[in-house]
This record gives sequence, structure tokens and C-alpha cells, in this order.
Amino acid sequence: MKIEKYQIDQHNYLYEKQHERKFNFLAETLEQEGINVNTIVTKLADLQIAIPSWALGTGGTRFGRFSGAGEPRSLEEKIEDIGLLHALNRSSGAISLHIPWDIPENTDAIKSLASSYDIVFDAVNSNTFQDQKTQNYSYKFGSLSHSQKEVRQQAVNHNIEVIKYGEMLGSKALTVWLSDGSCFPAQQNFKKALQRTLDSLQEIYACLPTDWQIFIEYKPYEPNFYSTVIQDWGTSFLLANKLGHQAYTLVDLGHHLPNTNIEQIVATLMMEGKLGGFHFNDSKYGDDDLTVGSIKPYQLFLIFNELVEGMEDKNTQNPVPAWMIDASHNVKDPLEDLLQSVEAIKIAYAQALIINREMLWEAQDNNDAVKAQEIVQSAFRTDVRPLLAEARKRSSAALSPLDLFRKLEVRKRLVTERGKLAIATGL
Ligand SMILES: [Mn+2]
Repeated sequence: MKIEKYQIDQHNYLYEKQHERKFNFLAETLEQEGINVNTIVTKLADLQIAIPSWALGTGGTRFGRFSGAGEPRSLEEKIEDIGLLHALNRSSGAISLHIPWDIPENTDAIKSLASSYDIVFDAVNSNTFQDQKTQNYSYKFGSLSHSQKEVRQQAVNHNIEVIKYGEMLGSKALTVWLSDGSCFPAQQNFKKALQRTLDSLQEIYACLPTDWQIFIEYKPYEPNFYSTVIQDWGTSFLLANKLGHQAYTLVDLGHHLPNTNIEQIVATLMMEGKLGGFHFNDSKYGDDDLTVGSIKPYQLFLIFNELVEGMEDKNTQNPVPAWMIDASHNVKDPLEDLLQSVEAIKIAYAQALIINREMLWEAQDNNDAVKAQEIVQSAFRTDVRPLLAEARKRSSAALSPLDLFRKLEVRKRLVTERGKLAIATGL
């Protein structure tokens, strides 16, 4: 299924007057406050969020999985699904592949299919947290940190293979997330495990093309419940520093203990030019992988406040981070969930962009806590959705993507095409 331009145009025609009224009112208000609305709308239109290939099907928990219908059965159909999202919001122009869940059989054909939807290949992800039928050694007790040399070598080789697939597709980054760790005290020697992880990462780093980046993701617990080798941003940062200038830390919102001040982590990493990747989701208790902005939208906004501050700071060398949604859809239609997630990310971004930064710095320098709070909360409490709609309008996307998704009965049509029992490959 493909969404045609005339369908977007018809939909936008219906909403145009209503949109103009809301946008003009907001634009005028913001301009009076000295904010350049055009610049903000352009920044919003430019922000592209990668969709991971594993997020297009229904996820599950260790207790069960309730599959949806009409899920993509192949990498081709996953790209087609992202094409639908991108046609609706023009903000999902990248796919992040998980190897070996989505090994492209014919890279040229996959590349040209993706480009027919205006989709590029974002970071590629290795997987050494599961055993595959074809592998010789098990990752039950770790991969890059494993006590046995053969297991570590197998995991290193897998990562190098993932880089090769990425190169064929035009990716420029490798994301490494390790589940390595231990479930019981004294099960693992912390120091040796971390040293072995560094040694293995150095072998992978040596094979990284010169124009590539490697992102090191961290997570405090799960699936190991006592210790994780790369448990926090400090450990990731340490490894990235030891590896070199092509290595960066990746922040996944769900990979923090409750109440962690993630915005402060973001600020520190950007000060050091080491924030390379960002995975969006939301959570209440742990790594819940819920829709972005569904639980803690204020925290998301405060994180974007730091991201904007970091991106606009000309004194730091931080590259523009690779943005990706990393969520699991157990209850909602995955495509609707992804549309909501992209919207939530852009709302937080827009709110951060309308903060009067000069005034905020002044309040901070004067230790005026009241004024500083007023400035950020006034931005947070502004309904910026007309700015997002305007950015979509200028990009020939739908004024209201979710509404059009439902009106076009996209899922129903996908079920007709793919069948009720079509289940996504991968997770
Ligand atoms: Mn992640």
C-alpha cells in the first residue's frame, strides 16, 4: 500500500482553514516575544527520527505476545510500513536495521526500495543477546565480555559482519547494546568482564570505516538482574573515550533507574562532545518501552531543553545525535503508536526551541529560580502543535497524520494485503 499525494492534499484541504487560524494566532504571539517562527518551523521539518525495523510488529513480554494483524512479514514490507509513516508525517525518513533479524538478501534491491520511499539507512544494530541457530557458541553467559576467547571472537566477528551489511546499505554507524552481566553476586569478576569488553570493542573499532561512528548503549539491569557490564552512562563514556574519536555514548530513555536526572546526563555528554545516539520511549517503572511522551512529557521537554542548548552551542564539538524510536507496541497498533511517538518528540523539541535562552541564562546567572521556572514552564505550557502542523504542511505531509491514517483505513488495507495472521519477523 502506498499513500498518494492527492490523498494528502484532499485531507489537508479539509483542515486548512482551521490550521491557518491556529497557526497565525500562535505565530503572531511568538513573534511578539521575539521568536523567529520560520526558523523553528524549518528546524521541525528537518528533524528526522529513525524507525527501527523491529518496531513495526506487535511486541510482547516474557508472559506472552498478542499479535496484531497485517504485520510486515519481510524487510521489504517493513520498509513499506515506514514509507507509510513517512508519507504521513515526512519525519520518519530513516530505518534502523537489527542484524540478524533483518538481513537484507539483496542489498541493491533493498536500497532502491527504501529510496523510492525517501528512506535512508540509519545506524545498524548488532545482536549478541540471543543465540542464533547457526552460531557455534552460546551467549548465555555473555558475548563481548565472555570469559572464553572463542565466544568473544564470535561476537566480535558478528559486529564486523553487521558493519559490512551497513556499508552496503549506506549506514554510517553501528550501535552496540550488550546484555552481558550477571544475575548473582560474585558470579562474574567485574574488572575482568569490563576489561574483556573493552578489548573486544577495540577489535570492532579497528574495523570501523573512517567515516563511521560507533554508539555504545548502556542499561542498568535486565536481562541480568545483579550486574550489567555497561550499566550506566559513565561506563559507556569511559569506553567511548578509550576507543577514540569515532566512539560515542548512546542514551536510551528507558535505560535508567527511576528518577534518574537524564537531562543532566545529556548536558554532560554534550559538553564533552560524546552524545552520539538517542533512543526515545517512555516508562514508569523501568525499561517499559511505552509511547514517547505518554508518561513523562515534562521530563522529555527538559531533556530537549538540554539537547537544544547543546546543539546550539558553538563551543562544543558534539555531532547531531542519531535519533531513533526504541519502543515496543503491545497494546496499540504499531504504526499509530509510532505516529504518536514522532509527534511527542517534535512537540518537546518545539517547546524547547521557543524557550528564550538569553533570558533563561540571565535568570540562572542571577540565581533567580522563580524566573527560570517561569521561562521554561511558559514554553512547556504553550500548545506548539500548530508549529508541527505547519512544518508538515510545508513538507507536503498530512496536517493530521493519525486522523488520515484512520480515515484511509490503513491497517484494514494491510490486513487485506498481508492476511490476518501476518506476524512481523524479528522480536
Ligand atoms: Mn535502545
